[in-house]
Amino acid sequence: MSTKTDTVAKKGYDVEEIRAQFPILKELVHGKPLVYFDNAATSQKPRRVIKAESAYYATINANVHRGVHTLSTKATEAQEAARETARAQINAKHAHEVIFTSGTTASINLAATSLGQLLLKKGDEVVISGMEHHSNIVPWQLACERHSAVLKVIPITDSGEWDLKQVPFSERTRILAISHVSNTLGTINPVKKLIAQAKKKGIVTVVDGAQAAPHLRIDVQDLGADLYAFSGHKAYGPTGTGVLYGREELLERMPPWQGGGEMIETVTLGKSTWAKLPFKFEAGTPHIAGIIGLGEAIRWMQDYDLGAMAAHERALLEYATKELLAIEGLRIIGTAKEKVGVISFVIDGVHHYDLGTLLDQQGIAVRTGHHCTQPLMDRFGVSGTTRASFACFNTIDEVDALVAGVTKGAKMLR
Ligand code: C6P
Repeated sequence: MSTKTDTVAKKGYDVEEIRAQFPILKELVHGKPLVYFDNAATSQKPRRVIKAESAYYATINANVHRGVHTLSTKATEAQEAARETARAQINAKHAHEVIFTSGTTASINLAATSLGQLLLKKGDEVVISGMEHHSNIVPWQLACERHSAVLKVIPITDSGEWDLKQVPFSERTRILAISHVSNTLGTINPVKKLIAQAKKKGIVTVVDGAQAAPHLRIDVQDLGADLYAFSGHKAYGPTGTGVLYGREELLERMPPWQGGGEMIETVTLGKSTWAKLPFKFEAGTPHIAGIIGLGEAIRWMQDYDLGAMAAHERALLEYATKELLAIEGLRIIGTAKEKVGVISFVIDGVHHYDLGTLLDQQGIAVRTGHHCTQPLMDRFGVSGTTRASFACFNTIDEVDALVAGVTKGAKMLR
């Protein structure tokens, strides 16, 4: 049910029409209507995406790029159509710059393994930031260990932004790996600006776009990113899908990270040569149904005005921030000026896990804990937070339910 505030905040944005497309939103949890505020962990899926994935299995299930038979041709065409859709969505120059992976984690592991081999020598440096998800920390730690390189970190300010006065670039910096949007704080980082600085120094740039893809217009050419990673499942697509965009010239130089079928041109028992892009980086049978679903999710998003979706989520963020801050003892972690719809908070005397459990009893799904950003938790001196993350289908009424739930929970638990 839309409220007056919904209508006012999002002129021309029909949240009820959008909600009707998400079957799961009709589910009850503990007998209460589901309020889903865990979109940063994984978003819900519109019916079109669910249908596209099951239609593949029901009508054209076959392996891709392998058979001359009709089903294989249809499956290949559907998968490659999804690649073109993803290309257009991020404004990559070529479809073969889009590599399908199982998600952001796999994309960054590919980048770190391959770039490490290509670029890192003893004493070289990789720069990340202090707000990275573990997926954009651990692969670089592993790469640094393998090549005796050093990991350097951009510090985070009290508001949850990069401290751009303390970017530790040096003559030994080879790689910059940074998130576009923080999953814990919601901060939208000035990636374009930092990429430009890195480029002047000949540093290769890798962007973790896991939390940007569902909310922002991404233009990899405008950003100037060498590599850009995102997951399908956080942007209304299926789990087990992701993309690594790479600039053609760099991808050509990067060695493959996994060996197997489809990534080769020739194999003899002595030596192998590699397939052309993007297949060099896509060993084995891909998640074909998922990739087709990912293409449909992107097309679904393209049918809407992403700017209107972002404005809707921004309205939810502003309203929720104001209402939550009225709760005694509640502190928001992450107060950057530029944010997506993510609110992390702590309440004096209340453990985030207990609050999350109480909210669940009321049908409200939030995430609690460190959100795979332990160094960031250390930076803010907390063990974890309660995090609400919004999507295009959430409403002001749901924010009211969250605020009422948190108010009640805080009273009970203190
Ligand atoms: N963050 C969250 O609740 P995968 O799991 O590979 O799809 O995405 C990993 C990942 C990488 N970078 C960022 C910024 C992320 O937010 C995530 C996933 C989820 O915040 C699950 S931990």
